[in-house]
Amino acid sequence: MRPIAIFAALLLTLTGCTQAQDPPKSHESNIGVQLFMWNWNSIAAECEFLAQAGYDWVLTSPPQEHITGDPWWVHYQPVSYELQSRLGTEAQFKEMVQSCGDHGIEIITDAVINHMSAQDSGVGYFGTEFSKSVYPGLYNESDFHNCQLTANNQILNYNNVLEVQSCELLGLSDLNTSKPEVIATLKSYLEKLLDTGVAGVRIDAAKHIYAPELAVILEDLPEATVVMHEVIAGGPLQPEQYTDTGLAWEFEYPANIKSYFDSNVISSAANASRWSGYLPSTDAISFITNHDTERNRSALSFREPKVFEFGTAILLAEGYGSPQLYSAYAFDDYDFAPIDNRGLISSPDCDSVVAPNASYTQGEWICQHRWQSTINMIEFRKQTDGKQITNTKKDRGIFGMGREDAGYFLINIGNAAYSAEIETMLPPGVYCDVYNAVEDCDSYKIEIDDDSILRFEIPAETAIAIHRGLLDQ
Ligand code: ARE
Ligand code: CA
Repeated sequence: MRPIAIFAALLLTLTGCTQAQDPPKSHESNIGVQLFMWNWNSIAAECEFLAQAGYDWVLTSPPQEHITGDPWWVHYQPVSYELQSRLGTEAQFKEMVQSCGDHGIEIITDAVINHMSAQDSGVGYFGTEFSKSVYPGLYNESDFHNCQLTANNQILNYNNVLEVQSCELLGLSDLNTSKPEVIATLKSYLEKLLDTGVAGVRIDAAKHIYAPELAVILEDLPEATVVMHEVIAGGPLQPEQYTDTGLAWEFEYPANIKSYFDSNVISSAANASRWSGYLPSTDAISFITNHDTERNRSALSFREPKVFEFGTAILLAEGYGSPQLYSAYAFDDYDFAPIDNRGLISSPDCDSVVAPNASYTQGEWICQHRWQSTINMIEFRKQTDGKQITNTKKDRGIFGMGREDAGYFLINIGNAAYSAEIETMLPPGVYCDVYNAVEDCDSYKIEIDDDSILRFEIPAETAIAIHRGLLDQ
């Protein structure tokens, strides 16, 4: 039996809790997970679990042929659009899309279309011979920007739009996305991806493509195609310039969440002003980290598992944007990729994971998406869909937040217990603390008094979450 079903069944028998109807799917409870560097067979095998846990979509790593080498980032240096990589073959990719689809899980795949490789020449993973500006059957020298704005053609000044969009990001040969032949080749690559049945694409380095040119590249895709733009706000380029053609990640969100844990002060999370300057919720993908931010330490990472678990819970509790969770592997070295003895990306084994470990060593798959508190918070998200943030509570290490009459979330990141007495909009009753109830609710009941007040002593470094789906009658 699936873990969540065991959990629900136990609750029903042991506490008599009632399960509410599934809420209708809408933007803010459309839950995704980035399975960074998960190979296609492993994603295919995980989709049954993901569906039962309430996930809706998976973001994969880039599927196209890449340069050879050990680091994870070889996947961001395309040499052809063959769907052949260390992550799996084209057949395996298609099988993954099909079998995940059978479970109702959509696949969003990473599309690297701003550039090709940075290597002078080489032979790709699938045997394609290339040089930095010649990729047989696809591109020749005239298809690349040659910006000549900097000494080595690389982007140096992020305040200069022309430089950001026509020079080379990290030395990667930059496609001339104004040229009809290049546009046609990119369109056919995107069509090929969609023909596999994926629901949509992440546009890698979208900010480095002039937005009107990107709009032309995307214009023939079927209307239902999900497009997600990677645009890290900086200088004159902002994600808002791209949201006519898709969603965009709000990078301020993970930076902001990290700042609370860095300072051990979370009270300002309750300020409404916090959201000013963020993308509108309906344009945003919210997240607490991705593969770049976990490496450059601008967001939370596997290094603080308990904090990562808290951050994920806040993300799911708040209702901003389409939440994208993150699940990947531990590393010491920036470049490290988990490779098996055939040179392929190794397969995660998450079967026994229900909670974070205290720490991880390089190469271990963390399986964050399997943590029971996270899965329970997905249910919190669905139960509170469309509800406003109400009844906030703040104090140095304390952040509490209601979602009208549907739920309440409270976190204490301080190092002392806190006696909470908080007005809520919740109907009186005995609720299950879903943040902490991993197996059953027995020791995790929280009462809301007749006056709708939550009176609870919350221990140091703990969160609690209650929602109307798990309420004793
Ligand atoms: C690797 C080596 C480099 C080497 C290069 C070429 O690490 O040292 O120069 O190869 O040989 C990924 C890795 C890179 C890797 C690259 C190519 O992260 O380490 O380089 O693959 O293999 C900017 C972009 C943003 C981009 C980040 C990384 O705007 O789009 O830089 N993110 C995406 C992906 C990355 C990926 C690429 C793009 C390239 O998510 O994983 O790179 O396909 C400010 C600016 C941002 C800037 C940010 C950089 O915030 O406002 O625009 O992001 O700084 O930290
Ligand atoms: Ca470019």
